[in-house]
Amino acid sequence: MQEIKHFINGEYRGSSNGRLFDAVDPSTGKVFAKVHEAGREEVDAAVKAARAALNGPWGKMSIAERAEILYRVADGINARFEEFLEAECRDTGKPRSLASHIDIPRGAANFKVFADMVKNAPTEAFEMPTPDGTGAINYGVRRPKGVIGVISPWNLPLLLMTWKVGPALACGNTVVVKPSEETPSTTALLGEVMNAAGIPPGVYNVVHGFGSNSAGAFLTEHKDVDAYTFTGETGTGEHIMRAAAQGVRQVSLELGGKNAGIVFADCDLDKAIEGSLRSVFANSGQVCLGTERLYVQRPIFEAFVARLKAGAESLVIGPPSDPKANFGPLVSLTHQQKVLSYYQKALDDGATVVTGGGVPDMPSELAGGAWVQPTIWTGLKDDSAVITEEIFGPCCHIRPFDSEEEAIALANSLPYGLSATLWTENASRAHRVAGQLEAGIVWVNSWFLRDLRTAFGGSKQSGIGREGGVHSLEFYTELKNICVKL
Ligand code: NAD
Ligand code: 6OD
Repeated sequence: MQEIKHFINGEYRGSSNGRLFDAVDPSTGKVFAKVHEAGREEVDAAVKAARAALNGPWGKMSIAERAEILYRVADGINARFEEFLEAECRDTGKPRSLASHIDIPRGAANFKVFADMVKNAPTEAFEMPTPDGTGAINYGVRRPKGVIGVISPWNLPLLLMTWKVGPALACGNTVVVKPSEETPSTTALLGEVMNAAGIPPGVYNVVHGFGSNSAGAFLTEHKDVDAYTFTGETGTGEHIMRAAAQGVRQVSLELGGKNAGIVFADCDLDKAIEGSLRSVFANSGQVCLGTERLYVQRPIFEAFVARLKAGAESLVIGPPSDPKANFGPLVSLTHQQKVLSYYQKALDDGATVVTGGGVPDMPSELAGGAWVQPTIWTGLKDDSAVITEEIFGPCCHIRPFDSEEEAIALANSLPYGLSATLWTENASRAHRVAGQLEAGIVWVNSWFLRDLRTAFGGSKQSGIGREGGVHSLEFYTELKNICVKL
């Protein structure tokens, strides 16, 4: 059986503790590979390699040279597109049509975009008077932050990992990546591309394993890591922040959400339905930016619910090998149980099940997979856990509202603030409401439309900090002021 190993100092190596865990195909529930679980020894070796590489050829390269190599990394991903696609779909079960349009192309783009960003980034300069009349000049220079610990989740594995590794490397740092235990493959495969592109050994390192008492915790407890960038659950973010406090290390946290979609009666209903179908059900609802609470203005409530139901029921459920499938399984049987517990909770709380609510009938070879039905509810009270807690599944609750003020209050009522979507053809209303929503990103008449130059991150318990564009440079570099007396 295939073994997935760590990538340390430019080489693949297994764990000295001999510990391996299963990689499971979520569409069948069958084990397809064994993954090496890092102990403190492998994590330490990876951090040491990353530290040493900072002082090697990588640390001496010009920005233009680094950018050239990162372009080759992007080209290398594209040259092996099919292998990345296959590996990502096998780990996650997601439809090929989705991964081939989003996950893999963005995996490559994250290197190119940030290479360009760093090449073109200005710094600041200030002239100042001095008492002796000669004056002084202050100017800023950006220096790499050092060794960055990157801890990533399973829902968009390559996209979210490279979203951090791309800018970190472009800024001259070195990284130790801990991908999710559910989805180790593409992060491991990227090591081959790094070597082929000419990334020096030790610049990109990967350790596999779990969170607590495993590779994740060993990495966040390691004293020689300078900063951590993390995407995952809010509770895990709190753990990482606590660990990073030792030694006053900086964190960038992209965390959970419970995102609202607001649909006004003056929307273009076709667009609102098409967009909401994507924001609720894409990647089987496992997108942090996805919508799990929809608020629809009363005059169009019934029509909206009926059309979203029809759309949900027309999704084609199937494994990545089915070219017609546009709706895959959840990432794991554990996650399936979590999502199904919310499906039960909705019933217990008196929801009307508009569609779904259970496990679809699948052919025998797929019966062991992590399948759940696309699900829509109405009729729940605002304080039901189904409405207040992140489920991270293909489901939403739809509630009617009457006024703009009511919709804004409902959307802002939770401690999360990652994203929101807004559907209206009234431009004044769009700006007015968008400005009042407590979220790091608000999409008007669209969803997941990404310009990588923009700030990305969550407010409230959905995160700390912003990445994207110059904001990534703020996190991945130290801005130093040099003051020269003339
Ligand atoms: P998770 O928090 O369970 O795991 C994320 C990563 O953290 C994994 O690699 C895991 O092994 C590691 N980890 C877990 N415990 C750890 C610990 N104590 N110390 C160090 N590392 C630890 O999240 P998940 O289930 O993989 O992903 C789903 C969650 O991620 C959802 O809450 C979703 O909203 C969130 N998410 C947020 C964004 C965003 O941009 N805000 C993007 C994608 C996913
Ligand atoms: O598009 C991105 O850069 C990004 N970070 C997306 C996050 C998606 C969450 O699941």
